[in-house]
Amino acid sequence: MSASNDRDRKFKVVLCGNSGVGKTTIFQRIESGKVSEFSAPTVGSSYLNRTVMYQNRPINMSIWDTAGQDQFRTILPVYFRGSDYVIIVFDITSIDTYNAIENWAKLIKDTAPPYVKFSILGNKSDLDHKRTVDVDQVQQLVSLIGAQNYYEVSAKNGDGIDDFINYLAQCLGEASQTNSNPPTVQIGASTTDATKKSECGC
Ligand SMILES: Nc1nc2c(ncn2[C@@H]2O[C@H](COP(=O)(O)OP(=O)(O)OP(=O)(O)O)[C@@H](O)[C@H]2O)c(=O)[nH]1
Ligand SMILES: [Mg+2]
Repeated sequence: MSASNDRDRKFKVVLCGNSGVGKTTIFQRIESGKVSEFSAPTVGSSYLNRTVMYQNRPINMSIWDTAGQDQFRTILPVYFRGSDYVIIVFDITSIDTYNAIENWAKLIKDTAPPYVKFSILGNKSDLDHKRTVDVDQVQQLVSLIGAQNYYEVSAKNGDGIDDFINYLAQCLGEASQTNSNPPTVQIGASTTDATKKSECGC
């Protein structure tokens, strides 16, 4: 792939996870830095474009929000199609959403492209006092299911979101230097700097 094609490449990133874990709130936080007080369950999907610089190279991403309710589960493979990275979100205060991660990983492995990478994102870190899932527990699951990493964020107050987006850009940037995932089209909008972190575990 030529350098100019590589710069124009767009990576498809998909958020998935049980209903209520906060996917749409994370999406809003990434999109505008603000979140709504109340959020209705998602029906359908939406996406945003984001470009993050990694090693002086733009990493263009389209980030997709999906519906977590059971009745939409059969549609998910449509969104996984052509994806480069999937983020499995769970709620650190809800063991049920943690227990569902293996099923999400299976769905990704069964229906997403073979080169896809995925990681686990624990949301609602502002509710640490109500935590029902330990970090160690999730780290073990990361190894078990072959996820890239585990991050915790709070979509509500924004903690960890920028770090996670920068990690994602690093992961995609490094992967694109070492393999030949098929390119997709268009270039994104806003730009942040991902050059701070060096080890992504990809
Ligand atoms: N305390 C806290 N609440 C949050 C956080 N993120 C989301 N919420 C709340 O969790 C509820 C569900 O959030 P959504 O973003 O709609 O969840 P979702 O995963 O998009 O749900 P579906 O669209 O049904 O799949 C809402 O009341 C949010 O305000 C967070 O980081 N902390
Ligand atoms: Mg939603």
